[in-house]
Amino acid sequence: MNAADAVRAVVDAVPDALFVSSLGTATSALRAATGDGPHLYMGGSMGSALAAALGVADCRPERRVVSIIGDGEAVMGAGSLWALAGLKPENLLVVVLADGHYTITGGQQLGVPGAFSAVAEALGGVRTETVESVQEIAPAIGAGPWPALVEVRYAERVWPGPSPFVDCPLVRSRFTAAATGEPAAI
Ligand SMILES: Cc1ncc(C[n+]2csc(CCOP(=O)(O)OP(=O)(O)O)c2C)c(N)n1
Repeated sequence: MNAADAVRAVVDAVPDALFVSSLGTATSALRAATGDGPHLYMGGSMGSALAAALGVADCRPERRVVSIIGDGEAVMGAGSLWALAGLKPENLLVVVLADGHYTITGGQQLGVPGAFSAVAEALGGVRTETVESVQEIAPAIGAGPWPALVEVRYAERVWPGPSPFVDCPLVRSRFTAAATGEPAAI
């Protein structure tokens, strides 16, 4: 499995969701899977994507929100897992793309256990799943209530294609429009 196929399966399973992706592979894969759709691509602020998604889920309780984050991102923003366990937003799904590497910066090894489902499980309040194939993704997402965290373990580190770098004002404008139903400012 590679990240592009995994993210495509997530988008297919929850096509109406508001998506928040972390920098690197997650953003590139989400741009590829949705034709650069109006999502919140956190193109540079490592460690902040799940925190941002928690805010979106809180502000838009009537919408499903999906946070797609890399494993390096998940380690850097690990405190947000505690916030997730405390807040338990019923409209939030977290997908951790776990390849054991900081791919975008040159493929350095993560160097710590990739125990994302295990940590979330230990914290409680969040349904957790671990998958290792594309076919398992939709069933894992739909298998029970949210909040849920799905750890997607993949080995094919193939770059999804589109740049992870984004035009921040444009991203913000398009995402705000998608989240509110109001016209985009730019
Ligand atoms: C605070 C901060 N530290 C370091 C970086 C540099 N950096 C950018 S992407 C990245 C690796 C991200 O790893 P991961 O979330 O696993 O995504 P992947 O590269 O595998 O797609 C790093 C270290 C950064 N952007 N911000």
